[in-house]
Amino acid sequence: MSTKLGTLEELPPDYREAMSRVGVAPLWPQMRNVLPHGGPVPVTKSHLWAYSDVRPLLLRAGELTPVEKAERRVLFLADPGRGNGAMQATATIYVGLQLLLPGETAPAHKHTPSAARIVVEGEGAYTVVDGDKLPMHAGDLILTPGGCWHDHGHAGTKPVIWLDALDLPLFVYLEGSYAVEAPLQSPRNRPDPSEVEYRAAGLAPVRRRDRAMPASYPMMRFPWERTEAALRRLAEHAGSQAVELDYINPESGQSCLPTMGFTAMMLRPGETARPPLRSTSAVFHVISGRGTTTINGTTHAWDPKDSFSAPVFAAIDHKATGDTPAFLVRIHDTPLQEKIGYYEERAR
Ligand code: 1HN
Repeated sequence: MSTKLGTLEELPPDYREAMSRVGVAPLWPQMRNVLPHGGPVPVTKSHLWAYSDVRPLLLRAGELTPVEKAERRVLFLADPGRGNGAMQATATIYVGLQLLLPGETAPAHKHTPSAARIVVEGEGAYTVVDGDKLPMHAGDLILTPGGCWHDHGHAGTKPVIWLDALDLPLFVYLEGSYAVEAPLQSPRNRPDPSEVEYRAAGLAPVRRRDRAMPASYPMMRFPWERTEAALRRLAEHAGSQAVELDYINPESGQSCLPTMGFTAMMLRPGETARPPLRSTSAVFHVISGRGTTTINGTTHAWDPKDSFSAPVFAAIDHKATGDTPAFLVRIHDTPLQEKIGYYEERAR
């Protein structure tokens, strides 16, 4: 079954030259690289980005580069498995930390990749998404689906930092990544749909025959306050089950974005979690609490606001080590893999 395949060197030089001249190449010397036996060989290397390391560099970017010169003032997390400067944390997931200073605005644009933000620190910033003004409080998850206009502003008094997650690497791979610019939006003078139409889980506005279908992305903001309360309540009744909630579209029940998925996890003090091996890669962001995560034998000790990555099929062991619960958001690409009929889990 596992015959050794021929190499390029075994082929006569004139034949190799003839192939290059007409723009073809033999598959067999490269077959095992693209189809390794038994499981994929990840390129992504797990890494922990300590907030205490990145934050001072980001604040310095605030002094060095005016927002007008940056459009988005971001330091992105570069996967060490892809070399310095790789604009991706895993194969499909881009993550960056963005700084907005009081009084600054970041101009409106829309683009083909989808984005979601997790607010890391500061108060008073907002994002306007397709005319809805979304306040940004610590831990909130805010969506900017592909094709939706978005600009950012900051009416507070201290720097605001948030994490951006985008399916940018996928769109770059598809040769489909581009943006369109526009002037700042004038937001509607009403609270966003998470505070009005989708105020309570399980309730959605009645659909009238004379009204349009619900929007594809009816709710763009998931306030952390409600997420944490839901996790704490679930933890009281989950027995030994992992306490993890999926961020979903409240109208369709599907993932909140087309390719990226987001879950909120809670680890009780001292609790360990050993998820199955998954065919999806992930970036974890610590909302609050302390702990350790061992990924393929390497242990990362994490503090609030840190982020760390896990390659596909990683063996992952989490442990909360503080005396309060730990809350993490897991960013992954399961929705994409399910859409292409691929997602796999393997028992450990
Ligand atoms: C983007 O549009 C934002 O709107 C942040 O805040 C990060 C990274 C790559 C491409 C577009 C934003 C981004 C981005």
